[in-house]
Amino acid sequence: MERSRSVLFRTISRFAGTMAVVFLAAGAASSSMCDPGPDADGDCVSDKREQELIDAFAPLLRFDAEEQYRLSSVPWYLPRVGMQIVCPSRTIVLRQPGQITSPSTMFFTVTCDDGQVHYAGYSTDASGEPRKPPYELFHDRENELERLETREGHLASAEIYAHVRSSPWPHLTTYDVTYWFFYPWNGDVVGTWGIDKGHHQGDWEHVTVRVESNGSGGWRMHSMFFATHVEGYWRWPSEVDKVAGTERPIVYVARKTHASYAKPGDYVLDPVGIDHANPTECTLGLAGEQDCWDAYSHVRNVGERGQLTPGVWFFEYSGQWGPNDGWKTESPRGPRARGTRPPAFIRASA
Ligand SMILES: [Ca+2]
Ligand SMILES: [Ca+2]
Ligand SMILES: [Ca+2]
Repeated sequence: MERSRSVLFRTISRFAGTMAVVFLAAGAASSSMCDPGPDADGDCVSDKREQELIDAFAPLLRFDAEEQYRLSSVPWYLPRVGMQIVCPSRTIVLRQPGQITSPSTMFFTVTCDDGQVHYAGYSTDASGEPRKPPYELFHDRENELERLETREGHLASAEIYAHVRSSPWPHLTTYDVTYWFFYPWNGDVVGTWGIDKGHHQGDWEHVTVRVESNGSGGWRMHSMFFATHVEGYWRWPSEVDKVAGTERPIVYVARKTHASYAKPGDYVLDPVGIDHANPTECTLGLAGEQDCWDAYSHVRNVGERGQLTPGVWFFEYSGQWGPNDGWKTESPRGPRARGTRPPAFIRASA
């Protein structure tokens, strides 16, 4: 049964994968298929249902026992970074730390010294897709202590970001709930040849829970996608640890790299190195707890492209979330610039 279900799912999902849309694609369902009730982001999934799903599958993060760099909210991070643009002849600082406080301070036009005009913060090509930009955020503050504090993140005010939409699975009551995690700093991995590498600022990670009706008015996990360094992998619900008495998944976060795993352990990233995801016990609710973090009630629904939820304007930022650092690393671009339909269901080992 498990096997035949897997084969069928794989076949259909491969087809669906070819129709995948990038992050925040506006809802395309016909109005006759839309949920009744308010739908602020216009994707035919009602506000009520989006929130219900976000709460039902909000993950619990468990950090490696030796983790140094934890997550933060983006509003905590932005006042601690500036923005610069890499023009052909030099890099120009556009904003100092503390100056990105509103959409108008992040999105504006700037002219490089070669006369080219760029849209700092956000630019698209003719098809509306984000262009690879020449600008980037940075948090190289002059005060070293402040710089190191930023890298550690801030769990006490942390939040994560959810994107809910109908899944490509051809089933009327199936949804994809993607949770985005933001970490100010991705630390070095100890490489196979003893070379530490991979650090960068602004580390975005994500998981996607595919949800189906449980047949009695509620929801259950159909499958779950864990993003890792290269691509990621799917797991069945029986292969995912959950918070007791709930459908909420536990995500094991790899030390410094923050790749997401369904089970604790060491994962070889040959030739890059090894991911360690070995948490100690966590005691939820304990003041100052650093080994785990419960996302429940700390998730913001970001909405859809063109209909973002008020207050998450920074999701339009399509540049790099940190500066490049020579051969060692390239800071990633954020959710706005990346497709987050998980790849077609392929059952692979992690
Ligand atoms: Ca909606
Ligand atoms: Ca939505
Ligand atoms: Ca990472």
